[in-house]
Amino acid sequence: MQMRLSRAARIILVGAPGVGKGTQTKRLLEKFPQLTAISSGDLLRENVREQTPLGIKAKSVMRSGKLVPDTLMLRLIHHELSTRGFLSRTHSPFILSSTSLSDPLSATSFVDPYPPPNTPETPSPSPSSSFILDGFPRTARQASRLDSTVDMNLVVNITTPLPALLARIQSRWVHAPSGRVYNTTFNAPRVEGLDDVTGEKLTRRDDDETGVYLERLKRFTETNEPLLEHYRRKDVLWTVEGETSDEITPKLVEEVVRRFG
Ligand code: G5P
Ligand code: MG
Repeated sequence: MQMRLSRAARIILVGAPGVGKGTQTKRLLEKFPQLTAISSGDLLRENVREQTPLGIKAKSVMRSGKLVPDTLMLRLIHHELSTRGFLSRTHSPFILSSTSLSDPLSATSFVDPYPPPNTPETPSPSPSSSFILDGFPRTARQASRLDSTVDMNLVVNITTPLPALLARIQSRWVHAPSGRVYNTTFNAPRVEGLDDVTGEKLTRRDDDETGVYLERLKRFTETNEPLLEHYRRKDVLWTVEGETSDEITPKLVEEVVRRFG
């Protein structure tokens, strides 16, 4: 059953690679039609596929399991929030340059896409301006820059015992053009190896190779605690635990309803 929000929900999903951020995002979108989502990983992969200057730069970083530099991430997310109408100010110096949009890397003269912290943009209070950020921010620095642009009002820290996650990653298959995600043990495609909607071949994500996954996990353990601490201090952090996504979803839905329903 779909549900309505009566207050604007601006939600961040935080958690280890493979914990189910994408899975929960998809389920929340189905449950709450007023929500939309921005996935930093999906945005980056789209840029890599389209071989944009940003994608060309990000490709090798992602393939090595490292984090894409904060400056690039901030530009990318700010642009996405602006074009989707989630920021009230449309005349940010960051988004004035059309070349900077098609080539975020070229606009090196714009040192910082974010306005100073004392001039935050005011997000719309309308429940239809509700959105989820999946995978951004993931460093405390990204978080404090985001603060100066838009106030997020719920940060969900998803936790599942780490040993379970590698197996999930090893059985993940994706339909790259659409971003649809499958798993041979959890949500298998109707026909093995083929996308349910288009019938096209599924592939593996470049960074799901075990060595790269372990590197991603290492980055996560290095950056996650300062990120959580940042949001703990702002009193918007909420932690949900579970062995599986199915265990986590009802708790998450209940919390969203409690806060924004
Ligand atoms: P991403 O794309 O953000 P990660 O590493 O944070 O990548 P990932 O791998 O996308 O996260 P997830 O979204 O948390 O994982 O998990 P998921 O896709 O929903 O579930 C994983 C698999 O398990 C799926 O096959 C799913 O079907 C299955 N599954 C789900 N639940 C269960 C369950 O209960 N049981 C079982 N058996 N299976 C289940 O970032 C990628 C890269 O982009 C860059 C970095 O280089 C990063 O490494 N990047 C950034 N760099 C800097 N700053 C940022 N903010 C960046 N964001 C991205
Ligand atoms: Mg994901």
